[in-house]
Amino acid sequence: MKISKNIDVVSSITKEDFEKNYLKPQKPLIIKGFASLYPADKKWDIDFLKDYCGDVDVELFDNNITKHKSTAFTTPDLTMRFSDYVDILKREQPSNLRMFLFNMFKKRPGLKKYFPYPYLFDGILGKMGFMFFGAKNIKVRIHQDIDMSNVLLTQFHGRKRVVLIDPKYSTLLYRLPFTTYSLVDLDNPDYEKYPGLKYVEAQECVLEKGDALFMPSGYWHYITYLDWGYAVSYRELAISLKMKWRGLVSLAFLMPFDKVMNYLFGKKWLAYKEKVADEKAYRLALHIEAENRIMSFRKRQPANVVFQAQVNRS
Ligand SMILES: O=C(O)CCC(=O)C(=O)O
Repeated sequence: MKISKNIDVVSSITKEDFEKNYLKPQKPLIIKGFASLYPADKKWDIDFLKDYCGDVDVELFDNNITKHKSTAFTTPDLTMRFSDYVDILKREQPSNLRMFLFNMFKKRPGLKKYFPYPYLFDGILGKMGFMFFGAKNIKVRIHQDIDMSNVLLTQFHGRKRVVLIDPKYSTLLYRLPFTTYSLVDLDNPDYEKYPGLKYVEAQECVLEKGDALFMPSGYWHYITYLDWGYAVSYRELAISLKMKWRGLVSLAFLMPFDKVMNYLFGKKWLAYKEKVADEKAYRLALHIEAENRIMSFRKRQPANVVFQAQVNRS
């Protein structure tokens, strides 16, 4: 797997340029200091948020619970007062608990005036802002967002490393059928078990406080918290009909079906999904390997030999 650090970085951008150069071509972008355009940048320190949202019961996922291996993160492992969770984070000790995709704006609509729907996005998803919190070293497994929306993730505290991968690599990432995630470990890629990974090209970056990352629809992301921190994501519907359709089908049919099958058949269902993902990736990897061999064979041959070979075939 090749990981490059080649995501475009800007310190400001107009909506027109963003649409022309990033949204329409579906190209990732980092906007340094994006949060400084909004009052939240100064206002939202952790003590303010604790005060403002402290008595909200928030849903948390425990990264140590392995049952999540088999299905999407939809049912939280526990709920806790937000103020208690903040105390855990502020202690700066290891914790497996993370707040994932929590719509705090629904619980505290007043937060919106500090960070409204960003000017780069339009559309019906403007009401949905999600918060993500986690301790240092927390990892968010590699996944695509289930609705296949475009995402703008703005970091308000701490740093995080994000690895992004174009959706065209979904098969080589061993996406489990009926889901939008994969079980591959990008920190320790196992090329014996997942040979298709060799052909994947990824992009990585480190988001710092105030930075925003544009993740086009369907882009895979794998996240590691380098410090404890929090971020907010806003979304805009996918541009292409294909991605809109895929998002709708995933949400309305594939995920519910996967949940039922998981409930009924548990580990057997997971084993079946892994087998299908392996077979698809294996076939594609063989195909790529064969094409690479043909290309390098052609390059080694003098032009007339290649020409003669073509003539003999015809
Ligand atoms: O920052 C995080 O914790 C996760 C972000 C994420 O997965 C998302 O925005 O879809």
